[in-house]
Amino acid sequence: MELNANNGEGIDSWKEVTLIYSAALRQVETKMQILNDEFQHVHQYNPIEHIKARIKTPESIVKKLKRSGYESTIDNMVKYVNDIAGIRIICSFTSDIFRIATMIGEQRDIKVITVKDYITFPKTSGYKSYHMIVTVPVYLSDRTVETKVEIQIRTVAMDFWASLEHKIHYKFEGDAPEHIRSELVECAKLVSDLDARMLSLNNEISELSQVRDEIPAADSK
Ligand code: 0O2
Repeated sequence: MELNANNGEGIDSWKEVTLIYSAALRQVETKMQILNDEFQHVHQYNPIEHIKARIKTPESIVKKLKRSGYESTIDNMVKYVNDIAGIRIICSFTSDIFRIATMIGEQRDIKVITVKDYITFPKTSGYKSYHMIVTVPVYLSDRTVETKVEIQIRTVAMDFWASLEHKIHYKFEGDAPEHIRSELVECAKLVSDLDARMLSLNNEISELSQVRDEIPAADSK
């Protein structure tokens, strides 16, 4: 990979890319854990089931650059690859997705660059997920680097679907047989239905427990 530090951030080697993007990833992960802990403290409920974080492999980055017609340089990586640092937040319910996205948007040092709402507008494949490209400041000894992180937020059920679809996509190099693609679309509908029913069940349980908590206990008189 050609080394060429003209990306405005002074990032000039793969080692430095790894250092800076790993730092950004850790920051976002910690922020999410803090939000989750605070939510548990205030509402006695965890919106986040679990978090997965990864740095994209150099092979994957080169492939992505090639696909978009860019040369494999450090410069182009920093400028054009938005998901070198990627974090996936898995939650229980669809409502949690928007709650988390709002909380992220309200963090003072996080700048939201783009949002792709594949929850409200799923892809024709059936893919559902909420994507945000954000930047966080990484403080180095001599400068601050605003570093891009891709955040994907989805439910457990959506994640299950996306993992299998991703495997199939790679296995058939993006050209899966028609019956498999339509079966995946059917499964995506089942996933949406399951998410909606689980959310409605959870809302009903919450309302019932609220009513129960409001009834004074018989022995308190
Ligand atoms: P990989 O192999 O997972 O890394 P951008 O990253 O914004 O420059 P794009 O594709 O316009 O490029 O962004 P988008 O639509 O937000 O997708 C980003 C990532 O979401 C993809 O990364 C996938 O991981 C995931 N994704 C998007 N569409 C689908 C889909 O239909 N099925 C599944 N399973 N995952 C999807 P990469 O780099 O394209 O792929």
